[in-house]
Amino acid sequence: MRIVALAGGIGGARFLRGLKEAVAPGDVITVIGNTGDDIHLFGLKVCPDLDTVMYTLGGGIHEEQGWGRADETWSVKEEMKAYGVGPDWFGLGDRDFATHIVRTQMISAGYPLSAVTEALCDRWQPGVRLIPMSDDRVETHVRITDDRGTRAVHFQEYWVRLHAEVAAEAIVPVGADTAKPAPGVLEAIAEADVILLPPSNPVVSVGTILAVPGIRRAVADAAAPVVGLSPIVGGAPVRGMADKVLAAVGVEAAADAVALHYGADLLDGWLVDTADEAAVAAVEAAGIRCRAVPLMMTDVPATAAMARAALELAAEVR
Ligand code: GDP
Ligand code: FO1
Ligand code: CA
Repeated sequence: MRIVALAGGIGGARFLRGLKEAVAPGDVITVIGNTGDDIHLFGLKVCPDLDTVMYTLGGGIHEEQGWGRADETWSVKEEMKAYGVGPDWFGLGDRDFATHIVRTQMISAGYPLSAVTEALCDRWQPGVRLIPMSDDRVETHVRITDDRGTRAVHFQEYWVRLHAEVAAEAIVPVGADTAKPAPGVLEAIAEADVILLPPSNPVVSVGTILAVPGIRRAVADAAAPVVGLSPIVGGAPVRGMADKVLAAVGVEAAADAVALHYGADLLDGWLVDTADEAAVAAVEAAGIRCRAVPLMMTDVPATAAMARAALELAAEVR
């Protein structure tokens, strides 16, 4: 079976770890990763969501934090601080820096991001084929109004430095309108037997991938059933501030509202948590098959059970 997943960072990566446990030997998982979170810092290209997937599936992730490397040290960060060179609000550790140096060096040499990602994965062996959504630069910006007026900030500045405490007025994936899907993306979607939307951020992770021209249409038109899992449980994101970016696109932080936001043209099936059993009827009324199952990724077995439920729902709607 060929499975395609559209993934963000922590939520996507943790789901994929369960999915790997749930599939049969010989099944192939292709992950289309969000690159709208990418940021250039200290002359280096950082791809947080691709790295989170690669490190999580490759065994290098800082487990509690969910991003960055295990056993990290911070000498470079301390030296930058001693020079008074910022930004200091984005934590790049020494081990992680090596990844960004390799990536930037290869990009400077002319390799597309998809080829660079493949090369980095040669080391990490994530057990999935990881493809960035696009080789073209896309950067999500957030419009805010604060004491400095109305302005756009990079998504990472909004999320990490400002902790999404100021209202997001608009989310703009800068560059997405002219970006092309990376080689292999549309082919993987067209040839898939199942397409999964993990419980990733529906706006700045999956939404950004779908904003690359051609990808949303390819998913909606694919022969394969499309099944998503809600990142919203009991009316709130399980982790992070997804409610802030959902508000910016006029969507309530509710399991059914997220399904309707994706739309019945895209989704064939949707899983909500058992806490959101009451949301099932509204999703089904919209023409999307819906089930309530436990959706808390407390450990790998629980996550694998979620993945199995998604694959079962896909088989049902096929
Ligand atoms: P990010 O790029 O690191 O923000 O990660 P993603 O976009 O892939 O996923 C973030 C989303 O994962 C958040 O909106 C969380 O609500 C969701 N999430 C995290 N842990 C869980 C979990 O255990 N269960 C569910 N259903 N969602 C989760
Ligand atoms: N998230 C944070 O909350 N603080 C950080 O300092 C931080 C650094 C960082 C460095 C590399 C990387 O790959 C990810 C990093 N993240 C950090 C996570 C990340 O950027 C965000 O959680 C996601 O992009 C949000 O979707
Ligand atoms: Ca992200």
